[in-house]
Amino acid sequence: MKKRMSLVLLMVSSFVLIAGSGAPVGTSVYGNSCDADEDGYISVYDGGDDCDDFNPWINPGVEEVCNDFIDNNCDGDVDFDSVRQLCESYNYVWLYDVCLCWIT
Ligand SMILES: [Ca+2]
Ligand SMILES: [Ca+2]
Ligand SMILES: [Ca+2]
Repeated sequence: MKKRMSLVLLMVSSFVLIAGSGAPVGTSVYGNSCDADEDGYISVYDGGDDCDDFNPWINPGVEEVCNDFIDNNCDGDVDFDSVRQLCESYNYVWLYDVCLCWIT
């Protein structure tokens, strides 16, 4: 019974602590509403350029990762599409699987 009471008190005190934090509405508990993942880039929804403000590994400051089907660097291209287009503009062969241009 004492353990149960302690658990209930812990849950209530946690709720009061969170509810009474005084944080403005819309503010993430992880940071401010403009940079929820705290990667230094503001969410696109708040006028910034972080296309995934819940993932600190996705932002305009990182390099695109090949073949993960994610726009890692928030440039609108997934898996080096912009590099592919550059390759094709020089008449190189685009080797999608390895994300490399190959000179023909
Ligand atoms: Ca962010
Ligand atoms: Ca991010
Ligand atoms: Ca990209």
